[in-house]
Amino acid sequence: MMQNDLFTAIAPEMEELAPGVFLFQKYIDEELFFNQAMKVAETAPFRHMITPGGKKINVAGTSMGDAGWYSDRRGYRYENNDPLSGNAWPIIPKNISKIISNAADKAGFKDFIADSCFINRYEPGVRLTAHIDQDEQNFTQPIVSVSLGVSAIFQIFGETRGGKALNISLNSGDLLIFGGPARRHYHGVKKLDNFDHPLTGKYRYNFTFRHAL
Ligand SMILES: O=C(O)CCC(=O)C(=O)O
Repeated sequence: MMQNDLFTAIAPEMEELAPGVFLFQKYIDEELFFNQAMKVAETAPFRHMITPGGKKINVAGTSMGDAGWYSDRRGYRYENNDPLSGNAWPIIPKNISKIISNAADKAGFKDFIADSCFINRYEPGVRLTAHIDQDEQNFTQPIVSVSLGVSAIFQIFGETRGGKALNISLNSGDLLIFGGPARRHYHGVKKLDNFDHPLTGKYRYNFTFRHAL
């Protein structure tokens, strides 16, 4: 097993980049996830939500699962139904849920079952400001994130927003887990470059699987 300052190789397909931060490169079937994002968007379209303070969120988003993350003037929260339509969010298909649970298991997070998945859609020039995911009930459960399309730099800070970040290049098909000490660390995504990807065009999609309820 090779070891250097930055990466510790644990299994051929997985690297622990920092305590609780695991990267699986080119791990998922990109078409499977892309087709799922398109399917979700047919009933729960991508939309720009607003923050409780009234600012437009530049990353467009939608959800699948038992609950979907939502933001508007009433605050950040999970909603059982899509407020746009009043209907339940599309389900997370079993084959996708299994891929996610298996990856979490490999990283040492046994019995992770995602009951919510937020799908982000980034366009060129859009970034996600540093934040902590803190609307979930149980912080011992990790976040499992899948990237599709145009590559981006994901940044993980510490318990405060500023300071030196761990910069992780996320490419199409990569799966990233952050749990344990990293679960409540600030993280964000740098401005998306203006590139074309054969599957997604100018867009980057990110699936954030969470155990929310
Ligand atoms: O797009 C990403 O890679 C991260 C998304 C994220 O941090 C979030 O949805 O909370």
